[in-house]
Amino acid sequence: MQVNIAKKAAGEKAAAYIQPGMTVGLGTGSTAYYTILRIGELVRGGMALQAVATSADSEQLAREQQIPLVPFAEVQGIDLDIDGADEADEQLRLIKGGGGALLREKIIAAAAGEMLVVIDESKLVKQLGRFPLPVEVIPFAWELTFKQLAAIGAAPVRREQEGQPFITDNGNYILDCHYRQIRDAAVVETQLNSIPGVVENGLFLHYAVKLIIGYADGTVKEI
Ligand code: ABF
Repeated sequence: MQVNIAKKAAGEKAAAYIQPGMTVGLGTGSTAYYTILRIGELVRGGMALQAVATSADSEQLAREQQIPLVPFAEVQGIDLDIDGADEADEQLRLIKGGGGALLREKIIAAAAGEMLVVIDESKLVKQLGRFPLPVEVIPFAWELTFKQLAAIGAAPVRREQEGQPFITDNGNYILDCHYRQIRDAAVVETQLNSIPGVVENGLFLHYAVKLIIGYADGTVKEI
């Protein structure tokens, strides 16, 4: 795999915030990938820590890296969650779920004491919404949920993979909502959460405490 310098810089920088003994949330995606590799180095170098994964993919990568994993149900608390994002603004609000793992990502972000977000410079936006907002819905009567999303102007499109509906780790569908611009994210979040059949949406408005932004020259900026 070709190394992405910006993602690598951000992903590795975040791992520097990990202290021995922490329980760490492992994010999903190509930026969190570099964080997980760096955590693997820390573990093999003797640092004691344990981790919870936000997706089956991250869990597998963590196993390959010999990172001790604990089931979420057995965890007392998560000290630090490090995850990627599809879009972020300067108020640290996020769109996540491009990889389809938004539900577990949000459960872990909500359970974590702190969430660090690792992105490359292309993800930082003035206004959220250019990236289609992923909404996870249960397959039962999904057509009705789809219509209700369309009625609030969400412009949903069911995500497909190789001609079949994309299925999340939780057995659900994703409807990608093409808002183009989300002017009032709090209102959109409330609207989405009031539709039966919506399991979760990709707006993460109150979780991130820091954005770690990587640039193509290998430098990093933190907000
Ligand atoms: C996950 O991976 C997501 O919520 C987001 O969809 C994606 C981040 O993308 P990238 O691969 O660019 O880091 O964190």
